[in-house]
Amino acid sequence: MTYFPTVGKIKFEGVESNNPFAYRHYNPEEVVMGKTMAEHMRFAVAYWHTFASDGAKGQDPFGMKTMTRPWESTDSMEEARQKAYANFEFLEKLGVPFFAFHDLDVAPEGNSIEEYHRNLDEIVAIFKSEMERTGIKLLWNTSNAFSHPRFVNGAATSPNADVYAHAAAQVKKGLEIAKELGAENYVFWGGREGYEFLQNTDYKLEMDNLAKFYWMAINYAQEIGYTGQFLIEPKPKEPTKHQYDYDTATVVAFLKTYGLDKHFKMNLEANHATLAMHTFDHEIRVAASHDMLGSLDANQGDLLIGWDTDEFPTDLTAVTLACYEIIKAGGLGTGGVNFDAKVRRSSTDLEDLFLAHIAGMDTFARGFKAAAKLIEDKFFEDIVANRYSTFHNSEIGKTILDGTATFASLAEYAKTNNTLKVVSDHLEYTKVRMNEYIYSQPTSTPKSNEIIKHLNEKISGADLLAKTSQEAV
Ligand code: XUL
Ligand code: CO
Repeated sequence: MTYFPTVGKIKFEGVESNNPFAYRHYNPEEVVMGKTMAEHMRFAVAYWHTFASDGAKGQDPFGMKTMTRPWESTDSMEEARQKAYANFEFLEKLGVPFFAFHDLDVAPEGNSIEEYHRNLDEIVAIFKSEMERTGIKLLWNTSNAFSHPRFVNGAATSPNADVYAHAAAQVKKGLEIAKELGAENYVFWGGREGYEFLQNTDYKLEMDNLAKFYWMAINYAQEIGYTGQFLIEPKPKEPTKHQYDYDTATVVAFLKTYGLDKHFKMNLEANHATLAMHTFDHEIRVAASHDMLGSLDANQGDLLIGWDTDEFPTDLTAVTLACYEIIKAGGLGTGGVNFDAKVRRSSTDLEDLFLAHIAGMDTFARGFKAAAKLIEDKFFEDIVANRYSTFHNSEIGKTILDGTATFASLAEYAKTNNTLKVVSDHLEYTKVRMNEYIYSQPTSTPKSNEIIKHLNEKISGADLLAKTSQEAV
């Protein structure tokens, strides 16, 4: 049985090719900065958006689904089996090495925990044999503890202890599956871990319970010998109006407060960053600065829409800057670039699933190579070194960095310092030269960073005090 009869194996054909079912920028074997593109990117397909939910088949609050897939069946277990096989055909044809899923994406819940576990076990066995046959691996699995009505007020932050226990049973099984399938990571996304109305909420109790839940997960993983990386996926809102895992900085503070920080890294999603009024690269930088960059949910939102649109990433500037941060952080480790993205409602053909993933992968490949070139040319590094040079090169700056400065020593210095300079960043110039790396090839020498240095020497460095006194006149 084939689920995608019209599409063959997707190969790299380069920018000269007009074949839509080919990679124009992603060449898995191309070596960039000492590793192949396949090793850098570690692409993954999100099972839910590609095979599972009606929302991923065009259903929205205003309309029915617009797509029908060949694996659909009125028998939910039969559909679960069909999806499992379709997943591996799709990944093999795309040449994507990883997939990711929620427990609820792969098997129906049935009427009891026992029935659910039986259903899951049957599909997990298919996954296992297909993984052995194809060499495809599991980037991460997770538990959907947010869709069922029992989780209306959360799972690990529910006001109801019975619900909390049910969620624990679910994550316990999820960890067993992670171990069975060798999942490289296990993800916690706090779907409804938040609140709607603060005054009927015991915030402190919910935070303490969440931390206890994570500790139980750590202990159980150790007990069964599951050694994958635990990840938390921040998101500020939707479905609850306020989610506890708001953004990376908030999650880091939570983990440190409860002594959990050595056990977790971040699974960062671009659209979640947008909802938190951050950029994707900001979230990656913050996580990396705490040594907590885990994995990426690659997608994009829409700046005009206030919800999670989960579009395939095609914004080359945003992706290049994200890749820049990945490289600076030393790579993704056990993580990967997982397309937590769905085709638009109007992309109704089955083949659009391929075209959308190719678009995302080509955008990342192109962005990664542009970022590598920016790094190779030290484009930003030189700018940063120049910008902070007073800390590294002046005596007073060194005392701040080595911690010997005091308010008294700084005040003494400031009083006698009449050489304070305002140095221009030449920000517009920096960005337009950066664009050359992203959209074409940097053309001219000297390199833009050298030009910026030159500009600084030539036209910048006006004396602030002199300027101010002139303006005052
Ligand atoms: C929801 C979301 C989830 C997580 C996994 O916004 O991103 O799909 O990635 O639960
Ligand atoms: Co996600």
